Amino acid sequence: MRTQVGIIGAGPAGLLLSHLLRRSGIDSVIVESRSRADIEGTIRAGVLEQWLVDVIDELGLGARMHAEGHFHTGITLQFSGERHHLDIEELTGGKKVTVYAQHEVIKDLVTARLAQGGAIHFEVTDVAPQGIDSARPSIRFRTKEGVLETLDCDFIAGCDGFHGPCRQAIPAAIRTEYQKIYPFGWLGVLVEAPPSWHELIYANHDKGFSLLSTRSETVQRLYVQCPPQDDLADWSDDRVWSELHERLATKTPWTLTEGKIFQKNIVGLRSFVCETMQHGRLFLAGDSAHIVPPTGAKGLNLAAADVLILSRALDAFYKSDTSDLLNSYSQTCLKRIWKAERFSWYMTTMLHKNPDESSFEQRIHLADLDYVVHSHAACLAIAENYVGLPL
Ligand code: RFL
Ligand code: PHB
Repeated sequence: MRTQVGIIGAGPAGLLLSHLLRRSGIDSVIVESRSRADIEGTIRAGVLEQWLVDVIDELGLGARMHAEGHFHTGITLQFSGERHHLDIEELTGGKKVTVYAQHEVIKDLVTARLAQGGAIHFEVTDVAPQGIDSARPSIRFRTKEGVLETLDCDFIAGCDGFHGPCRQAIPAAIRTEYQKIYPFGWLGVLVEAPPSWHELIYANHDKGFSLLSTRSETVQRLYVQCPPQDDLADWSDDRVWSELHERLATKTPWTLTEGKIFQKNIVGLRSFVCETMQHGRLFLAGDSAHIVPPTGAKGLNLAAADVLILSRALDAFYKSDTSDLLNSYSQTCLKRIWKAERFSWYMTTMLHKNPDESSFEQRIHLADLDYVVHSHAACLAIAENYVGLPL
């Protein structure tokens, strides 16, 4: 087997990269350890930055996103029982907040790629990037049927998420990892109910953070801050609703519409950056190189930004025979990644109740929130980061 770019992982990063490369006339093959049904059914992110919506449109893949996605003009910040609308659209000169679930993006990208005749090998095992120091790297893997294959390529894109093998393939001596683990997690639920509010609510409460998001006219996505080691069994539906009602309550009357909870999960929150993101002919993109806590809605968007930058560099390599953009890939990505790390850490710190912080720090976060909603400059800073810094 031979291709120009071998892609490990069919998450948002790997799939979008294969589409961007196709637009440039560059051949790629994806190997993915999970099944198609599994990647299309995993519930994760919800918010797309405006530039990503535009890229999906340019690729001709936006029809379902426009039909089924939700396009909000802003977000709501809630604290001390009061809500404040941040008019993102006005603050950013017309950019919207698009709510369209990650697994729906995945479905659209997979369907289109397969319809174009693109190669995606699902349910592979024993995946190993090889020869990354040489000009002839390859990916070794075992197919679903158990056949050992070698995919020869010019470049390998490590789009294999946080737990994949690609980051480890960069020698530890030239890799620096930065990490922060937060002492809290998010319990997320999917609920059969109509929307209770016209946009996302990020709520700071003495009992902990909560987030109200949406999926459709009939399905809502809600999160409550919880200890990261909590057991799902300790979170009965009644307890989830009771916490949500309390944390999202306002001084003025408002109703949170309940419904059947049909999915529940707990994730721990972490910040992580791996420097460098490239070694020889291996390029890391997305969660394989960095993680942000979800409070800034940045993870999927960062993964997409990496592969846009990588596709431009590969395009320059094949069309103009220059490696300059490839050589500066890591540096270009990391400049923007660190700013998204800062924003995600800032939103997380300001909005959560941290059991390790003093009451002084908790009051500082309330002062920060009060400043944000009453200062044009502070609102603008949140808005321009929330919609995504320029690429
Ligand atoms: P993914 O999505 O993890 O995909 C990696 C793929 O690689 C496969 N893989 C392998 N394949 C072959 N061989 C191996 N050895 C392999 N090992 C792994 C995996 O099966 C998988 O299919 O990484 P990618 O593409 O970098 O995408 C990153 C995003 O998925 C992630 O950052 C976001 O979901 C984060 N995130 C959010 N991001 C946003 O931009 N906006 C949001 O609103 C948002 N909300 C969230 C989030 C993440 C959350 N969780 C679950 C942590 C909300 C939550 C609750
Ligand atoms: C979601 O809808 O899942 C979502 C929205 C905003 C975030 C994180 C997750 O910041």
